[in-house]
Amino acid sequence: MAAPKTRSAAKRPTRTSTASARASTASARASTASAAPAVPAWHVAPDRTKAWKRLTALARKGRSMDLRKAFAKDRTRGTAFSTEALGIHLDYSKNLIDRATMDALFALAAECGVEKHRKAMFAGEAINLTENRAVLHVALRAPKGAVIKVDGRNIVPDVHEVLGRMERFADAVRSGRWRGHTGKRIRTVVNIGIGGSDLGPVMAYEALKDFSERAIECRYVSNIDGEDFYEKTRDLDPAETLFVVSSKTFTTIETMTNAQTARAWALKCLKSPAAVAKHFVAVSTNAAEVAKFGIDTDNMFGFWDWVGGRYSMDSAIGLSTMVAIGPANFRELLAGFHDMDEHFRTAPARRNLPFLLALIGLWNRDFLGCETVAVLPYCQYLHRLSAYLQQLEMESNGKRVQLDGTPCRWQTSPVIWGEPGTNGQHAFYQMIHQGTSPVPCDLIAFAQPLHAVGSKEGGEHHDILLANILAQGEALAFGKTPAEVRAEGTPAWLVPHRTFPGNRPTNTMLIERLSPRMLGRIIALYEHKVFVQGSIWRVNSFDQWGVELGKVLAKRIIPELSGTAPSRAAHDSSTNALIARYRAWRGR
Ligand code: G6Q
Repeated sequence: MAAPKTRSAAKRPTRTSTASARASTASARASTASAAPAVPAWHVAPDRTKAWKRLTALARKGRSMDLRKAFAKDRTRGTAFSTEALGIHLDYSKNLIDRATMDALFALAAECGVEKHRKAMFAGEAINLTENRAVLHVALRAPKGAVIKVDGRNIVPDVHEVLGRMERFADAVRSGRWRGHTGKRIRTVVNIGIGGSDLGPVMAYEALKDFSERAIECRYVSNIDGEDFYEKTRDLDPAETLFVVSSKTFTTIETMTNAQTARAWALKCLKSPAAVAKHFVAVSTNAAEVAKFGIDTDNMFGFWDWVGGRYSMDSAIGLSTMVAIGPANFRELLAGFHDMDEHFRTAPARRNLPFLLALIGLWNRDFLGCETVAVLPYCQYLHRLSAYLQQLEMESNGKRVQLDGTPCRWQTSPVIWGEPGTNGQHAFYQMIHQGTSPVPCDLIAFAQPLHAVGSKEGGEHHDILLANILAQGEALAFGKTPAEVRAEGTPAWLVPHRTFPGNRPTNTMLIERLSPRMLGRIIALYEHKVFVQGSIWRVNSFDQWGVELGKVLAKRIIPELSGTAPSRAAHDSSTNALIARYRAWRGR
């Protein structure tokens, strides 16, 4: 196999100042090299390892494992399969695993070179092979004095220069020093962005609402569906509204269309084009397009092509988050990310939270055949966490070819989904308890409430909430046998309906308290979980070619729908008929 890629192959990061932020015209750029990039020799395919074979043999036992018996046999199981770091207590004992399984999973990670891959990422090597890019979201939260070099250049000062500019801007908006065109204070910040330029900021805004400046509201417009823009702006005064146009490329059709609509909406009221400078700022890597849009590049906050969209919520893409929670809290958020980076980089695999989550997930996916994972935070503030993780995991590892382009002979990303508890219990948990497909769950809860609502007599809300998450873990693992159901006097015909099979895998994460720092730790935990899994699956977790085709086809169809081009009936019979129906109903 070819030799590992050397650091010199990594793209140089661009300078951070807005003036020098490099233009990028495509949302995803292929390496221009005509030859396929070399995959490091240590990056072996998982099914070529001894551990994979061992795990395949163990899977038979795993599939028929009885958690009641396992817990009865080993009284220490609960603590033996638990670990704690950075205020996060992870209990993975209610999975269909035993010591032999865990040994084999750790051996798999070792044989697949995960630690070498991790080292390559932290060293700034171009591990995003198909785009020939370094993957350095860890540099976004590196402390000021740290040194992370790409091609011999330390990029940490660049990161802190942008952070400094963001802080001055956020302070000015929060304090009221930044005024709108007519002299009014900014009351609403509207972030316009989509995908990686939206999901992280929305999730963080909702998660950290309790830490936010309530006098300024943040709203998020992402969808090309005009109803999104309409609903988010219908009650706003343009004179008090600031738009943050967030787009790495500044070419994304949804974001640019919404941004043009926003400019027209604002200028209709504010009249003068000079108002744009006071009501629009940009977060992008593309200074040329930002200037073309009419935003002064002094009001642009840059980032770099070594930050993937779905890994960018702690870059300038988090500008709305910083305005909401303030620079000090944003620094705490970054410190939390960095805490987890360090834990991931240095903790032994057996006590390493991202390794553990990744390996358990891989066991469930590849050896027990689970096709989906439910992320169930028992915390209303985290109600957008599952949507955020859906992109992080599915866009990163939803791949069918290996780094060298050959097909994966194993399963990769499961479907990620979920809603906060206890709401989900009254909706879809039925299927998780008694359906035909097992759904491993990540149950997440915080020990300390941010607001201890409710009297002791009536039961404090938080105790009831926590009792529910623990009860669900118990019920899913241990179920209810037919004998137990019968013993309750249930008529025989009803027994099968009231029986719970149990042995449904869960991870429980009991976390000290939600804070900006803790949110950073949680998100970095999942980022690195994705890294470990992608590394073992031998896919590129940092590209997203799968989103390209639909974009190209949509561009071709737009003029056919709008009537600016004749309907050429050039598609398949299904698409042709749908276009014709649309045009007829729109009177075109
Ligand atoms: C994320 C993806 C994708 C991207 C959006 C928005 O990893 O690349 O979700 O973030 O397509 O792209 P722009 O920020 O360039 O508008």
